Amino acid sequence: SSNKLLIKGGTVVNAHHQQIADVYVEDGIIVAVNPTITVGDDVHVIDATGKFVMPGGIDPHTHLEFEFMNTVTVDNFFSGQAAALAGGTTMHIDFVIPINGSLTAGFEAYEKKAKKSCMDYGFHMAITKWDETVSREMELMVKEKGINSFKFFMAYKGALMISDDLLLEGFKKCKSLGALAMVHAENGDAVYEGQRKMIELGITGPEGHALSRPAVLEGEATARAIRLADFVNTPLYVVHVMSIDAMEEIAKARKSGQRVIGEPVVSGLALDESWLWHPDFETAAKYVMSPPIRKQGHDKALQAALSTGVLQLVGTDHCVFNSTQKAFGIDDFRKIPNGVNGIEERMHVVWDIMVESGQISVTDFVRLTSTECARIFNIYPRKGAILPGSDADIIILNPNSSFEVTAKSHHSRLDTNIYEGRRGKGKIEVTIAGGRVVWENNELKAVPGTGRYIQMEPFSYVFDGLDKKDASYLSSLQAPVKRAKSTA
Ligand code: DUC
Ligand code: ZN
Ligand code: ZN
Ligand code: ZN
Repeated sequence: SSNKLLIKGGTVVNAHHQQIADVYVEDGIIVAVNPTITVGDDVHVIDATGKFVMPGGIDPHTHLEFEFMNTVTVDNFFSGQAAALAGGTTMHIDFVIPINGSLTAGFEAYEKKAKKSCMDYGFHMAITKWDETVSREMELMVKEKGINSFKFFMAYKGALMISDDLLLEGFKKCKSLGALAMVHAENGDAVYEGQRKMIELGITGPEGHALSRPAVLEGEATARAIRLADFVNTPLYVVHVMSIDAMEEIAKARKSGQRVIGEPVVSGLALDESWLWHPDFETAAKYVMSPPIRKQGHDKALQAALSTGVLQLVGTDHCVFNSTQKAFGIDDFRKIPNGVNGIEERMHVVWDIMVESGQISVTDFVRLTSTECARIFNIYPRKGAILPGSDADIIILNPNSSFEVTAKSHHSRLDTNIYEGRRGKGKIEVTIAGGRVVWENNELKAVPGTGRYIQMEPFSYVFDGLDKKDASYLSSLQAPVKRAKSTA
């Protein structure tokens, strides 16, 4: 029957081990991983000889059905996830956006949007303003709604941006709840000034997007966020690390012992900003996202950082707008909706630029695209592993077959693709999500309503002080230095 599945003879790859083995699945759960498993006639058998059998990808950073910059992304929770499945990703973590500052209202809206899901998903929560109510709702989200991470925006002045004092409040709240603080790190005030300056100079095209918010502003905000997180002694997750500037701040902090996680996204690893200078507006506008895709050199440096452990996992920031929506900014780059595709291409492109290029092993590939995400967000080993008891989210990759990307045949509803024409070796031939074969023979069988919400539990920090390093300073506050009264 269809709820039993045997994957035979493949190389089973986990983040820390690989072996040739069979994988037996029953009712959506991996039951056994052994060199030889024999089964009855009622089991559907997939031959994986000569291929890699790996945990499905987990995309830690997406925006489906996101209302942003006066419009809404064209991929919703069904179309974006269907695209993901065709590209070997079996779970994603999206960002709940509060409604008028209400986390509860935002959560309920996303709960509704996600009802049509065809693969498992989790949520981060964006924090777009700060007050006592938000602080109380954060606790509710962690204790009752399965959220263990909150994103703060240091950019988007006048909209999502919050100031340093509130950022500190947010970081402290995260720490007290056992949740992970995340930041969009760009200096929002400087970006605003940079944009004004470009328009004043008459640079209204997509290249103005890159010129107005250079890497130095990403480096500054990343450094600031890192120091503020250090001050309250809480771990920090930096989303969409796009530049050497930001990456080096993360490297420095990690070297000094600070718990900072850096997430590059595929566009930043695989592309450079020259596209923003393309003479055709429609082509250039496809590549507008924030922080911007950087100059040549940043891409390779980010790849190297990923291969050496300075950065830990790969996301996409999949947030897609059609050409007609991108055209809102035809006379002013500030009105081009920010966002690029990637949820469907991530696994193939990362395989191509990291594994095929010889920079990482296949086990590393599994770690960077799946396992590390599961571990960071506390859902390992249910997700991110091919082990007995894990969810049967499995892909089969043929290293000798080829992939090719084109908007003509991709599964996203987007009418363009930033990886148009890209091809390479390594093709995901089969995707199994929750024990269902949803992608096989280039055929997609995504079923709305089959995806489940994956609750993410908070972390425990037993140490309850404000800051270990400042312990002597704190004890001096508890017992202030006694000084003789001046008699002068
Ligand atoms: N950057 C984007 O490009 N899109 C969505 C939000 C963000 O920070
Ligand atoms: Zn089959
Ligand atoms: Zn962001
Ligand atoms: Zn994002």
